[in-house]
Amino acid sequence: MSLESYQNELIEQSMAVDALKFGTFTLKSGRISPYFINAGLLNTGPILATVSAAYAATIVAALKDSTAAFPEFDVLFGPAYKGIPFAACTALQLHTTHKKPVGFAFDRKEAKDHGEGGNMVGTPVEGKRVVILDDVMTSGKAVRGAIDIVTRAGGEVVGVVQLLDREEFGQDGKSSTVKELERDLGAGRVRSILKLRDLMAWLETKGMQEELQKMRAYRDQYGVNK
Ligand code: OMP
Repeated sequence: MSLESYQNELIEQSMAVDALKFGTFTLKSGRISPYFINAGLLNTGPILATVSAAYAATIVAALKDSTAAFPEFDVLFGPAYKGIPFAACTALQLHTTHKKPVGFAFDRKEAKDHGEGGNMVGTPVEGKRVVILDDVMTSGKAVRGAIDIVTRAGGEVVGVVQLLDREEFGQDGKSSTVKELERDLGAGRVRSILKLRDLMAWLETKGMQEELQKMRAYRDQYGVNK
């Protein structure tokens, strides 16, 4: 299995700034993981360029994918806080590199009670086809929160794009988080730049056997695509 150059670049740059780490981490879901991505550390101009180019390439490939449809859309929604710069930079990349004009929007974590009010900022999502762009998906709780926000604001969520799909069980403990979400959104509607299997393929190429062993054990416990 070979990785796309933008995937390799993203992994290497994430390692270089400690945004991707191997060790022992407790996840929000309570699962104990041998690796963690902290997208908040992807915080320089050069890294944002790599990240947004990778999101844009993933979206454009999904739009061209004839095996499972990913629909055209109007707005990229980046959930507060970490999704905001990623959605903004990806909207810019889609315009500059792919000549694809889309709006971008995000939420405030605290509702404003004066001025324009409400908790949505950016391109209004009401009546629009919206793609959620976020960092990491494990059990799907965070992305479901984002879907709720957009739906309550009158937008139609037509897709989800993640930086990393950890390829784990969803909330029902049986199917993958992706399958659970696609049950509601439609097949092919949940995409990611990287998956657990890509990180494992990268570890393999680097000969990082100890980390790989721990990843295998973790995948046996919580993974769905073995
Ligand atoms: P779920 O809500 O279970 O899908 O977990 C996803 C969220 O967990 C992300 O939005 C992050 O806030 C956090 N997270 C990471 O940032 N990186 C990881 O590698 C794993 C998690 C996590 O806690 O599962």
